[in-house]
Amino acid sequence: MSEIAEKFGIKQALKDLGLQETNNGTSTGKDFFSSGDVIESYSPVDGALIGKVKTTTKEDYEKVITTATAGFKEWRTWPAPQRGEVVRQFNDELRRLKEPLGKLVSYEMGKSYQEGLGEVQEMIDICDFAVGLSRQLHGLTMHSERPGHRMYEQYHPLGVVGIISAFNFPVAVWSWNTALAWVCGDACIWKGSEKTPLTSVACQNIAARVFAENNVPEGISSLITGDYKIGEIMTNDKRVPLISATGSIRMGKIVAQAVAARLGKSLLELGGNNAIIVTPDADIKNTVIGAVFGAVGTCGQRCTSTRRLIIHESIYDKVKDAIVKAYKQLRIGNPLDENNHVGPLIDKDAVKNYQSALDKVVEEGGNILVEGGVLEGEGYESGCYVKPAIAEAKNDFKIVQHETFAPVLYIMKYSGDVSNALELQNGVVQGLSSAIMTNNLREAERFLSVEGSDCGIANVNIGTSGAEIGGAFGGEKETGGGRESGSDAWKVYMRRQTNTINYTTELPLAQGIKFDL
Ligand code: UN1
Repeated sequence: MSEIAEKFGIKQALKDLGLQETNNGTSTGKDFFSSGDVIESYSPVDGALIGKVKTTTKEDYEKVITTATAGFKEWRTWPAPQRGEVVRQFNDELRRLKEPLGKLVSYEMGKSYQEGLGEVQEMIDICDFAVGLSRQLHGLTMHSERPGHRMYEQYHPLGVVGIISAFNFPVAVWSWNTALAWVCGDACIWKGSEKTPLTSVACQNIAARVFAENNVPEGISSLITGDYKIGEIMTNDKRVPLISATGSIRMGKIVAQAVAARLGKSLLELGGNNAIIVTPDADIKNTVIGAVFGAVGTCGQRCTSTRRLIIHESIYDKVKDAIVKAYKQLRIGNPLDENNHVGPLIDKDAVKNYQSALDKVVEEGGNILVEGGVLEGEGYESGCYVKPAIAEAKNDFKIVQHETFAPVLYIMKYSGDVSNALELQNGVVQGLSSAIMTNNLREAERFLSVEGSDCGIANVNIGTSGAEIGGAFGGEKETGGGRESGSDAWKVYMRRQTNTINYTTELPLAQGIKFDL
């Protein structure tokens, strides 16, 4: 254990979460096994080894899918509120283990402890939501055109759901999918990120314990571990009717094509290129808080992170100066230490991408306003700490069009009407989150109108990140079109059936067709 790990109670957190030095990364619930290579998980906080996880082989996967498929056949017959009761108990455990899990998320992924706790809170919230939902899952009834007929629709569980999640939200995204899928009556197989394998095992440990206590069939919460190759096996498997994948646009295109080729369903939550429009009527103080948290929170590694600020020329200098000033106050360092605002990037590859984005913006003619750079020396030994940077740039720069998962903020000017700002905001291939800062009702409503933001999320007077679980989460265009979490996102985890019942002694045909024998 490293000094930081000792000081911030990581050893105890690992113990509370049932983690060993080496863990099996394959599980069908009670049963944990794994015969693949070992992944070593190093913390980006201090570069220390946290623990090891054994990966899933093709044979291991076969055991998982067979068990999940068999388990589903029983699970689907449980009344949904009983499934909700299991999720409620799982949630009790999340509440009990919020601190150790939040701490592990922070130490293994590098986000601040506050944000680690926030992520576990999202899990708790979605479980609460799912428990209520377990007494609903309702379809519509409609009137039949035929006398003595009744028509309605009902939702049945779909089957085995494959979940592929990313390192940046290593636990919440899993729970957005599983909490809903479980109450819907599905079995879930989770491939977490190979960059955060210990948090995946920790979550599986919690689910496994609660599920075993409730005699939930084996396989309903399953885990597989490894790189894209094991994900590919699951994506191509026709025994998995739905693949929910969160990650890069590049990965999403591969997954979407593989799933579509077998006519499966996919739920994609891919990259964003989120902008805040700042109009002449904006509250500057709130704009600064929203923009800075959006750009540097999670070290710029949220898919909802603020990448672009589109500022009206009349207040451009004022907003620019206020944001540059705020960046000077940022404390970068150990994310477990609550005095710091910004932790490390996930790994050295991410640092390279960050550096290359800064080089490219200069090459394309951008103007650096807040200098970036990799931090060295005491406290920065992992080599993953970078300075959040700001560049003045044009929207059509290649690098601005591209999502860089790092704290690099591009700022640009617009003139005239808010429609000019909207053109810039919508002028990217991604369509996840967007925001406008304004106290002008007309501008706000135009931003929300059919001619306004083309994103899945459009906020007024808050930033682009930090969505609540109650709304459907996801985006348009190359963000993939999927919706997870709240509202009616649950429907994707179920199959809809339209039922027409004839309670007469006749057999009248629809559309008035006569067919007499
Ligand atoms: C993600 O980055 O993949 O809206 C999810 C937010 C968080 C979730 C982000 N609730 O910023």
